[in-house]
Amino acid sequence: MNCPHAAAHDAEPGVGTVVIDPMVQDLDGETARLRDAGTLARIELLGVPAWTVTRHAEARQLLVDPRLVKDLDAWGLWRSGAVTRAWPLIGMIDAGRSMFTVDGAEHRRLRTKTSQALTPRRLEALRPDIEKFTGELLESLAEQGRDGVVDLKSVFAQPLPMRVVGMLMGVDEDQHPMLMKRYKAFFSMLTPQEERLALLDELDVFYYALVRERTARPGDDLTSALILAEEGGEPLTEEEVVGNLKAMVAAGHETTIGLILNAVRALLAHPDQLRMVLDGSIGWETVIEETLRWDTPTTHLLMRFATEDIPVGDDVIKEGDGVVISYRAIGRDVEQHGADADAFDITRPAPIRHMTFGHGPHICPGAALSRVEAAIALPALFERFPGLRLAVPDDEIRKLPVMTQNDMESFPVLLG
Ligand code: STR
Repeated sequence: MNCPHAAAHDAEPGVGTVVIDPMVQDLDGETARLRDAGTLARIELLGVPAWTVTRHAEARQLLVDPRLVKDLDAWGLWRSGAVTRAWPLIGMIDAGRSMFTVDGAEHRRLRTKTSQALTPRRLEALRPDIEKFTGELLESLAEQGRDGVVDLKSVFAQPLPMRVVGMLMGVDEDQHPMLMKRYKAFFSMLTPQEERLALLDELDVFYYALVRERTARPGDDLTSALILAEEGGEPLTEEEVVGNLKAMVAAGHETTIGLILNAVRALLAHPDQLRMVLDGSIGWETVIEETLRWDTPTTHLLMRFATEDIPVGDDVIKEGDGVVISYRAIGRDVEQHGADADAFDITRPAPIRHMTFGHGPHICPGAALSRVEAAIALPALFERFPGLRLAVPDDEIRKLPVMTQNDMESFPVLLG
């Protein structure tokens, strides 16, 4: 294998190692192979070996285990220099100091303000704006789809979460296209690594400028609140505010695209279930939870590191090893969801206890926000376009070449 990171491991992938495909050509096949590889599976990410957790119950335990940390310096392959910033996935881990990269008491300090701003109660205030954005985007959809095929992703599912998180964090709308373009390149495995590192630097310049502007003239956005926040008397540093802002924008706009599009796709592929939703016998919340379980926006969450040996079943995660959480495999865990875990089925027994937003201290702080967005966007879309249908056969929908996220190239539809 022609692999710049061959140094990270001794030889070819060992028996039982699942090599994660950067081009995402067979996501369901890969998910099944991961599940078959066991509770703790050995994977290889562009030449770099790691463990991944493929089962709900064990992931739930490991996600509250203080022996697993986010600190990059706890990674043996990083300390030894086998993994460097030349590795295309390094940006998923080495993302600056923020609530995403820090644990323990410091993590609580970094996260409190954000999670308080995103409780279901506080989010009620955002509802009218989200409804307004949705209405406007449905208008452009109608316009652009008047004469035929229109891309539901670029015209609706992508700009909506961007506007919502942009409003929340105080990012001007004229910056949204720039951000969406850069994050698309950031996540794509087709982007040369030098380009990815350069665009991350450019994003940093943008975010630092934004934080300095809000420091000088605070607004009523969350970025300003983070700047002014005094948690336990200790305000966040500029670096920490930037880190949180980056994490919110990246996570808030990328993952929700998946939630919205995957729900639409699943319903269009299961017309009998779509009918039950449209006639009101099953609620949109159920569609949202089943989509989150069955077609997770995040395929693999990178990465945690073991600060000591952690036995799991017959395996031992060794001190210094990297651990990925494979949320897609976890959503398809038959122990948790039954023998038909691979089926999209909104009639399965409620509540659907999935773990797609994670668990433990790092559980997604934006979970409630993404649910509100989807609960507004999906019914509005089908109400406006009850004849909505795919413009190509479902199996022609292509995934983006992104290893960690589950995102489509485009989603061509006819509005009917
Ligand atoms: C992207 C690059 C960056 O500047 C900051 C972050 C931190 C938060 C990360 C984000 C990353 C990638 C997507 C993540 C998000 C948190 C939740 C989201 C991993 C590394 C998910 O996919 C769940």
